[in-house]
Amino acid sequence: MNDETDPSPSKLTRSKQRWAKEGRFLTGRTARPEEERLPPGQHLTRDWPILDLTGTPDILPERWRLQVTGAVENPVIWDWAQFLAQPQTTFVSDIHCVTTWSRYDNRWEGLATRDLLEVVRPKPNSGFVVLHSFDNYTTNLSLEDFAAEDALLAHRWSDAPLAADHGGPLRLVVPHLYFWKSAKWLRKIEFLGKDAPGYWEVRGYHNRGDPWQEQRYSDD
Ligand SMILES: Nc1nc2c(c(=O)[nH]1)N[C@H]1C(S)=C(S)[C@@H](COP(=O)(O)O)O[C@H]1N2
Ligand SMILES: [Mo]
Repeated sequence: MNDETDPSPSKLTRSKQRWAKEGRFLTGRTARPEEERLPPGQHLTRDWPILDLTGTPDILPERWRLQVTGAVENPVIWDWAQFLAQPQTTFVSDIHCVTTWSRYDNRWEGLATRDLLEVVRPKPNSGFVVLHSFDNYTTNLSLEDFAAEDALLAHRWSDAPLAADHGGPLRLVVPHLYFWKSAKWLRKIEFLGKDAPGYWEVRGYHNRGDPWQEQRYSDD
């Protein structure tokens, strides 16, 4: 979704854009993840809030495809069985949402982004990634952030299939950045030579979103 296709932003979009302008939740403090597990301005929650723009899209399992495209040597389109045939990894990591809740010790299973990169092989000019979702949400990452050691395309959480409300059948998880970078209902992964800010990044959110640097909103 961009400004052209989104003429009447929802209430949620409007309040979050206002928070970005006002600098809501900012403490002005930074920290180091090695020293402080909970980033500045965050509080712990035990439940798992559901946050998205337009609700859970209907995704028919037999129609589901993941397309990996753009500046890669070996673009792929996988159906569900082909996706599950890829190497599977388990990571336990924390969630940090820009609206200030954090949730510790989430057990994710799926395809590590590093294993995906070995299959599709980004071209030398590829430095950025855009995630496209079934609800038309987009978000962008540098190739380096996408390739983080504990980032994965997750289809299981807590030893069960990832719930549809939380992005099932498949979502991205990039634990070291705010959770808006972790696209739910993943449909397409696009590799690019140039950065291309996504839905929230063009609406006042920070382009990178490091929670320990409190990169909630863009500086300009
Ligand atoms: N496809 C899609 N992914 C999305 C979103 C969305 O609206 N659509 N919202 C983002 C935001 S702002 C957050 S905080 C997390 C919330 O994930 P959760 O609902 O599983 O907690 O998903 C992110 N990924
Ligand atoms: Mo969010």
